[in-house]
Amino acid sequence: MSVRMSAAGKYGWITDRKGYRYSQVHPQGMLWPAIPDRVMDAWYALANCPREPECCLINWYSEDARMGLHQDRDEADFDCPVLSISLGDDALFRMGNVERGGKTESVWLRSGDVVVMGGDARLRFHGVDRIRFGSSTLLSKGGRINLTLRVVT
Ligand SMILES: O=C(O)CCC(=O)C(=O)O
Ligand SMILES: [Mn+2]
Repeated sequence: MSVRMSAAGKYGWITDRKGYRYSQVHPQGMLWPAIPDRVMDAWYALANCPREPECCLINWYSEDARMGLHQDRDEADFDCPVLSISLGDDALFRMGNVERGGKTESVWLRSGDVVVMGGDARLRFHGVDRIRFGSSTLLSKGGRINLTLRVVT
């Protein structure tokens, strides 16, 4: 994984000597900022979930960043979807199966696109093969920001 990460909400995703995990505290000791209202509005409009998101992961992709195929399975309640918002440069998003291997399908995600990984798709392997650097003018230096809203507990 070559993206840079931050978070908003009650939980962020951190790594240290103990490994990767959700944490209510930033590695430098502060709490995470609130999830912006406009981002919460996307959840209310599209997630079809009675629970509130507890984490908004912020992934920043620079020119060569990618994210290997993985499952999002560190959350406790798989009835709640993961809602992903793409901002900035286009990204080649790949969706696979609940088991590793098999056929995958790819789609270019553009700025403003939202993917809801819920129901049968909640535990499918997925990742980002590459971005099309400079394809959007949203971020002055190029790159892509992906926000994922998650219920953690
Ligand atoms: O950047 C994306 O579109 C996917 C991000 C993702 O899968 C994750 O943060 O777990
Ligand atoms: Mn993921």
